[in-house]
Amino acid sequence: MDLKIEDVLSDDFIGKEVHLRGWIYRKRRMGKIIFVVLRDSTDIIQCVVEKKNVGPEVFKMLDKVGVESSLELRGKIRKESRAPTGYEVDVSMVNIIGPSYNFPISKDKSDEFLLDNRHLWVRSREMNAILKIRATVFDAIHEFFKNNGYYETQAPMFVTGAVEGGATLFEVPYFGRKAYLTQSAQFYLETLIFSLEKVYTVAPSFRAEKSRTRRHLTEFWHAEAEAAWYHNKDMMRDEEEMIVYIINAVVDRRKKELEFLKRDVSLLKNVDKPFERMKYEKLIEFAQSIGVDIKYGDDLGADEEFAITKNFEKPVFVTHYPRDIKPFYHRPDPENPSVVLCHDLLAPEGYGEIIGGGERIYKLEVLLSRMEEEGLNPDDYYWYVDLRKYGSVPHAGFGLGVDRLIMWIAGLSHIKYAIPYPRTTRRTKP
Ligand code: NSS
Repeated sequence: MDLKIEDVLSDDFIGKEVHLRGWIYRKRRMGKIIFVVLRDSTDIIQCVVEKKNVGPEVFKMLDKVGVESSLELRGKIRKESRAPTGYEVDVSMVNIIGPSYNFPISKDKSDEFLLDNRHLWVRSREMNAILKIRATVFDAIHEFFKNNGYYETQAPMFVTGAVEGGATLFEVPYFGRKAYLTQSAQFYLETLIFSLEKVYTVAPSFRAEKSRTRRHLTEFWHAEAEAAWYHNKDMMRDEEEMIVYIINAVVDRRKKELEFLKRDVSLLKNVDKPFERMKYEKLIEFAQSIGVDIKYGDDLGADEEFAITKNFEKPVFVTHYPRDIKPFYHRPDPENPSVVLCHDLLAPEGYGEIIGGGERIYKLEVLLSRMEEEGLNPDDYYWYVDLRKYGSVPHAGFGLGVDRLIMWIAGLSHIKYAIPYPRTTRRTKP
């Protein structure tokens, strides 16, 4: 049977012979015994290799190779309270598959070094835990949408226009013409709701943002949804259900990993619906009351959001932003057209914005006048404008920054720890 280390760390296996494959996590020799701590994708286990049991040849080879050598072994499980995971293997056979010498990563390496060697650092127990949490977050996103009547769809990565303003577009040469990498699938999702009504996509988005904050990537994973007949409040309801669903999935399925990362799970368990809704105006008042230097009409930067949300224990929806600081597509509030029917979801504990969304303008004349105000040429957006000509409907949508969500859930201090290969202003390798 193909057993994993996690499976055999159990009293049920005491005295049983097992076959394991993995990599050397640690190794130490004491005379005629070599203690190997073996790791695989699931856990680590101490393995005791005695010269008399494996023969002098193999013993010598094992003594020579370094950490991260891959091997298979056979042996009996016994309980050993001094072993790192409480059990050990009394080894009767070892076969070194891929030797490793002088593995470059040892304790106390700098962050830059670990980023340069990310292709090796992904093997660390820390990254292993984060990557498992990440996988569960992606699973849960798909589960949530599929359970709630959303069709999965796809939008192109090569595009010709901006969604979130032109400043952060990456330009790419495209057969003698110009194209850009997409900032958001939103406008394509808006076209697709006229066929499928409720759609979502999970894909990379690209932002040429120079900001070097702890929460910006140039390439990030974006989970976006759009739904016909939805108003701002309908979308917020789905979002809070989604966030609670994802958090519960991680708390249930990734206990061990959260514990390994020393995440305070009580804070995650505390997140329940409904989330508080706060108007932008009130948020500014609150920010001022705690000494943040900000006034009505200012956009919130990473520092302001950190200062504000450190005081939050649960996520908060911020609504009714001034229209001047939001892109043209947001629907002005009919009761006060100087603000828009939008929302950002701010994660607690200092994490800040993880979702941006809202209701879209669905009337042609309103859209055209907003585009004119922003100096945009409707011809460049002809297909987006068309949607308002042929059977337009109220609709709303959102974009969730998946890496930011993972950063919060796993309690990480920087977004670069939340993704296998972070892309930032200064890094495109490995
Ligand atoms: O710019 S957003 O706030 N909104 C949109 O792109 C909408 N067009 C989405 C939509 O309604 N379909 O970005 C959405 C989220 C934002 O809240 C962040 O969590 C994340 O995307 N985001 C980022 N994550 C990491 N790095 C960067 N640079 C980044 N930019 C946005």
